[in-house]
This record gives sequence, C-alpha cells and structure tokens, in this order.
Amino acid sequence: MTVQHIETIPSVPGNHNLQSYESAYRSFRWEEAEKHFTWHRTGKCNMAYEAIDRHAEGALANKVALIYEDDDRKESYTFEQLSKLSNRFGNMLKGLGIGQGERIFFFMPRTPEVYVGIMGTLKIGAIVGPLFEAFMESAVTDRLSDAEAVAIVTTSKLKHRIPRDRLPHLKHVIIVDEQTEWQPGEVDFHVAMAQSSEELDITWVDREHPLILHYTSGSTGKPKGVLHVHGAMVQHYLTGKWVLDLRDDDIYWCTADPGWVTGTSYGIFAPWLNGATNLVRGGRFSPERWYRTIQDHKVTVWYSAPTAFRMLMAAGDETVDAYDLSSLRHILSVGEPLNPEVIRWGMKVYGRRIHDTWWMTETGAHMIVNFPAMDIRPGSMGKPLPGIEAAIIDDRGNLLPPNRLGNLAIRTGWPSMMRAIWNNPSKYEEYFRLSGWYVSGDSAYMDEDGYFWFQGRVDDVINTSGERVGPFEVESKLVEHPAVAEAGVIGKPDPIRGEIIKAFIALREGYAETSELLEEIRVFVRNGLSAHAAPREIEVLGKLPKTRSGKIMRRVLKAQELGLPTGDLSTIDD
Ligand code: 6R9
Repeated sequence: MTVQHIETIPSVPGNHNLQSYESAYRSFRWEEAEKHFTWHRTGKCNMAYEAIDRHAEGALANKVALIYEDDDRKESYTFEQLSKLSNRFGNMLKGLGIGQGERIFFFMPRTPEVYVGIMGTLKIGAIVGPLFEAFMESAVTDRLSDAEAVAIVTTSKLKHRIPRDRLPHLKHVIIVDEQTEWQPGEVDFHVAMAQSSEELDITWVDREHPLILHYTSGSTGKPKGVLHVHGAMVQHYLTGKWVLDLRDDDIYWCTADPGWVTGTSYGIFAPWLNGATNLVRGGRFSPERWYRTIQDHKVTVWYSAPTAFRMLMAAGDETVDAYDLSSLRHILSVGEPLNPEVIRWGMKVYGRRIHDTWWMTETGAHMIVNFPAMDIRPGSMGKPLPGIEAAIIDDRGNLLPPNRLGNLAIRTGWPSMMRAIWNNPSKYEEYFRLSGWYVSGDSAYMDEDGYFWFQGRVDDVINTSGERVGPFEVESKLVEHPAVAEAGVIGKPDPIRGEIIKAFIALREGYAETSELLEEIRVFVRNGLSAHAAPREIEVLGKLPKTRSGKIMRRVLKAQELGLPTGDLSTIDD
C-alpha cells in the first residue's frame, strides 16, 4: 500500500462550536451530553419532542424550521406550525388504531408531508420506515413484509407499486394527493388531517424505544432492516453541533433523501435537535437549480455527497461563477470516499474546504469526521468523534500498527448504534463477531497522526501481484485527469497476477474515447501512483451504476465483467 499524504489544508481560525478537538476527545463523556435531554430528569424522552415541540414551546416557536422548495412548491413552516401539524398526524394514526411500536412507512417524494408524518409517527411512539420513491414493487414488498408494516404514506401515482394482496399486515394506505377513486383502506391525508386535533399528548418512551427502521442493501441476499432508538438523539444533537457546526442563524441544506440514513439523521434529526432552519429541495439534481437554491436561500451549511460534488465539478467552473454562493460557511460530504481532487476544486471555486464525514446506516450518526477546527488531509475521512474509539484490526481482532490496511472497527456501545437487524439476529451478531468491536466491513488504515484513510469495502480491495490496492486511491487518481468525470475500479481475476485492476470511467463532456486517450489516462495513473496500481484495462461507460444515495456499485461492475449474477439491485439508480 502506498502512503503518500501530508498535503494539508489548515482550518480557518474562527468561532467553531468545537474549538479544540484534542482536549474534547480526552475529556469527553456521553453522560455530560445527555443532560441536554428530558430523560435526564424524567427517565423518558421522545425524539419528536426534542426536535420540534421543545422549540415550539420556547423562544424558537416562530422561527422557520422547514423551508421547502421544488419546481412547483415553495413553502415554509415554523416550529410551532410543525408541532401542530405533526400532532394532527399523530392523532390521525391513533384514530386508525395505530399505536406504539407499529411500523409506518413513507414511500413518496420528499415533500413537507413526509417531515410532518415522520414527526407525527414518532410522537405516538410508532416506528418510521422511510423508502426511496424510486423503489419498484418487489423492493417495496420485501421491506413492507419484512417489517410487517401496518400503514404506508404514499401518493396516488406510487400506490400501484404496493401490492395489498401480498401484504396481509398492511391495513392503511394514506394518500397525500388528490385522486378521484378511493379504494377500501385508503385514507385521504388532507381530509384526515383536517379532522384530527392539533392537540396531542406526546407518548413518552424509554431511550431504548425503537425510532426508525432503515433498510440497507447487503451485497447479497435481501435488504437488512437496521433499527435505531430514540436515545440516538444525543449523538445526532452533538454531531449537529460539532460537525455540522450549526448556529442559530444558519440555513442548513442536506441534499439527501430520507430514504437514505443521511436524509433522516442529518436531514431531520440533527438540524432540528439544534433548532436550525432546515432546507429541503425536492426534485432531481441539476447544477443550476442547486446553485440557485444556495443563492436564493442564502444557505450557510451544506451537506452533500461526492457524487454530487463530482457532477458539479464536471459541470464546469463557469456554472459556479454564475451564482452568488458567498453565504456558504461550511460544506460537508458523506457516502463515499471524497477524492482529494474534489477538495482542491472546492477550495478553488467555493473558497472553502469540503469536510468529509464517515459513518454508516448501522452507526446511525457520524463516527470519523473532519471537524471545522481541524487540519484536513485530503483523501482522509478525519478522526473519530469524541466518545468514539476507532481502530484498524486484523481478522482476529488484533490492533494493527499505523499505515497497515485492515478492518475499520469501532469499540461497541455508542448512543446511535443500531440495536437490531429486524427479524435477523444472526446478521446482527455478525457485526460484533470480534469481541468488543463493531466491524464495519470497510477497509482502511490509520496514519501516525491518527487520521483514518478509507480504501474500499473489504470485499473490494484488490490483490494484484501480491500488492493490496484499495480501489479508492486508483479512482481518485483517475478523476484527477481532466478527461475523467467518474471512475469505478475493480479487481478482475488473472491467472498470473491474481487480479488485475480494471477501471470503468465516464468521460467529461467534450472528450471522446480514443485508444490514445485511454493510454494517456493509464500512464497518468502509473506516474501518479505506481505501476502496480495502474489499470491494465480501462472501459468507458456512459455512466456508472450507482445506488440511490450516489455510491458507485463496484460489485455490479464486477459481476457484469465476470458474467455473474448482480445480486440485490433494489437500490440502484435508474
Ligand atoms: C452514511 C452512509 C455506508 C458505507 C460505508 C462506506 C461508505 C460512507 C464514507 C464512505 C468513504 C466516507 N462511506 N461515508 N466511504 N468515505 N466519508 O453512507 O451510510 O448508506 O449505510 O453506507 O458507505 O463504505 O461503509 P450507508
């Protein structure tokens, strides 16, 4: 493995919510942070109370909690309004006979109804199940039947993907838009909301009470239902404060859909626990519309993903120049490794650092991040959050020394850790097979200074001529080449070398595939990284297969290359 960093981008001095990482890390105790919440006094809590009602009862009642916009709708809601609307929704569910612990799914575009509905569901102690609107019938069916969902909130267009006859537990289909014909079991959201009281006695729950069930796809087999609890709020709150660096006057925009954990932990819980104004943009990605959103709403904190930043980079610097993005104060990224080239480009066009954050559906909240008050080493995901012990271990659980590639693991027992895989205890146990550790399935190393460097999923690490190569460093070098917009790298079995490196790339606009160009790209990687890391094969694709959350699906590239079954494709982007 090549260790070749120490490009550093220093922090800009300023008033960050976390001023000194080192001292916070040494002295931190979760118990201190927990004092912020009701259970400290009463033994009971509720996420929706802390996120919405607490503010609605206090000084922030008339502060805008949610700004919503898509190409047709532009709306905003104060904390007080959201409190009343979510009370109505909670009462609506109660009226349908739904109670604590039952599963309510949301299968629709991310409009305000989703945010109201999620809060209302939590207020009565029921469990939220968010789904991407793009899921087709079998993906929806798998998840609803595994969770034995009793109700689903959806639209007249999407309801046809919900086969009621195959879902015996599903009693209610709540439709949020207009339709002319109503089937038995369908509920008119607007009528039922109007008929429900805006007064609700919130259901106080234990901190271990289930909150949300996020389905995440494994590479093989059916999706796993990752279960989180209300007590996760401590970590959502604290990371909102320290990592997102949220302040009172921030306009915060997380670009993720609630179907992905980023769209709930950081698109709902963290900002509202911190009393921030949360902007939600519906509709699909477009560089122009995204920049317009930042400009028009004066977005200050922006949380997005490498795939989006790479697309913005490919759209060209002129696009950036056409907008006033001077409101931006803090930019963050999650979901995939953040290529150093993207960070350098961000410095050039936004004049700001993009802060990488690493975590997973299973971890529920940030684990390893770049804090605003910390030097960034481009290509590194940063350092563990205070209260989190991260390590690189071998397959038997032994700690590995710095700069050795191994399993990225976290010492068990942090507040936002998943509490179960729904209906699948043995899958849950697998994560904890090395005593005392949560094994992430990611491959990484830690440098001498404690920065963590992601290399790939453990299954994606390539063994070529006896060298272990992480696909990420090859991909990052590839996207430094001006012709390459995106890259996905796999190991392809080879009788002599074990595996060879094969790269799939998408070209930037204005470039055509020629054998000279591909050779130039190969030489570029060889000179920039090493001979053994240079792809022996490069194939140009129109676009790379990605998940709905923007992750390049290397296992799909590999399966296709080898003519093998592609496994679960329910989360693939179309
Ligand atoms: C939040 C989220 C988790 C997997 C994770 C890793 C990859 C996420 C990353 C990253 C490198 C980062 N991943 N953040 N890889 N650098 N900053 O993405 O959850 O959808 O469950 O995915 O995503 O491989 O294990 P989830």
